[in-house]
Amino acid sequence: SSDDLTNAKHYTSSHYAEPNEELFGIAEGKNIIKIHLESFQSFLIDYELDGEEVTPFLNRLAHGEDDIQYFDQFFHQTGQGKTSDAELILDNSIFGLPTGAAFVTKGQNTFQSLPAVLNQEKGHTSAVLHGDYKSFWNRDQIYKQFGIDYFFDASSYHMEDDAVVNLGLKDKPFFKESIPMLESLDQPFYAHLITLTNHYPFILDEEDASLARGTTGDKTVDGYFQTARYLDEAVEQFFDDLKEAGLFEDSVIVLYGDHQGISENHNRAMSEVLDTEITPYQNAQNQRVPFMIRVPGMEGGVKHTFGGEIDVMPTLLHLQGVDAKPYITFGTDLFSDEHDETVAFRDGSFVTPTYTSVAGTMYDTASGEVLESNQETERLMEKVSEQLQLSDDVLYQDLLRFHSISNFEPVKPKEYFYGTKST
Ligand code: GP9
Ligand code: MN
Repeated sequence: SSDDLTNAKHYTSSHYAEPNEELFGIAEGKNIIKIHLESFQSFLIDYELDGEEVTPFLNRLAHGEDDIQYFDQFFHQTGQGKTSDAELILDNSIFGLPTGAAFVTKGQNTFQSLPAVLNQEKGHTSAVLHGDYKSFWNRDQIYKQFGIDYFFDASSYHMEDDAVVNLGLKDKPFFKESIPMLESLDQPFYAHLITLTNHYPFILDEEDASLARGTTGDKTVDGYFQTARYLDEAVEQFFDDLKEAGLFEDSVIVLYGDHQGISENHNRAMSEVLDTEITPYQNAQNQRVPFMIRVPGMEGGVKHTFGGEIDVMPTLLHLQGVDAKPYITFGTDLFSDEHDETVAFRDGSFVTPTYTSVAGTMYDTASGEVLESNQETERLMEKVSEQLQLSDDVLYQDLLRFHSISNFEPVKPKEYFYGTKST
């Protein structure tokens, strides 16, 4: 009902974090190139296998190369919708659903998504590029609700047998072929490139492997290192190609891991990899995924702010000089002094710089020591469940239908068509 919209609206506007004045609009009108690192978890950063770095290029970025800012206390917040939940959360600052995939079950809902807002406020053209077929995760339907202008799916790429592994096109040819597609877009653009090779079952052809497999004896975990190295090399090649194409210097570049790659079914091997027992506390810590951002005019380095996928949309809006306030965004700007460092997981667990809450047990985030609950932890638990509940109300009741914003025209899904566009 519209009362439920009022409740959600009340929550998000009182939870809203004012932009950092110096950064508001610093990237106004610039391209945004967002790179999805499939199944990539933060423990890979600086991890060495037999004395050899697994992801040397991403490690350099994590240490500030190319003016990258690396958020090392950043978490995924996805549920059963996996990749699609990550996409939903990043582009809408709304949570996925407690069960199922909102991309599939709520594909006809009204959204006020980042691509549409950027288009209307700053004239961005939007595109998603991905080496799988367009109907996977119901993308071809929901992208229209998001107002995504172009969708380059597998039918736009060369999908010969030897170019495909795991779920689709290998990351190196994917990025190579994506360059002319990016060049074809009107600027400024908001482009989202979704990788695939570092995906379960983490298989890689011999000729693509430049790192030995892991030695835990768990096939999944052992293969993960190899495909992560392949992804690392693919991203390095893409950075070089973007520079050569003149698309790097003046663009905002975002990289993020979408969700955990190694599930709890592999705890034995993971305890060997991380050299620690995988307790419920440790499992929560393992939900860290990298978030990296390069903003022209800002210096690189490591940021220890706690945050999650839900925070990306308000962060990007503020950098572009668009105030997030009128929009229903459940996260807050990572660069704001008022940013909320409580990171809610889909199951109601959460992490803050002080507390980690899993299934009702409270731990010290730094040490893992079990803590008594107190007024503060009670308040946090309530806040997290309220946040998730209100977000679910928005999706289940399709509440954005009723949410009008001055300066924002509802997206007209019928105006979008994703055929094969040749470049
Ligand atoms: C499929 C790909 C993988 O197109 O994005 O999705 P996932 O299995 O990680 O949800
Ligand atoms: Mn995924």
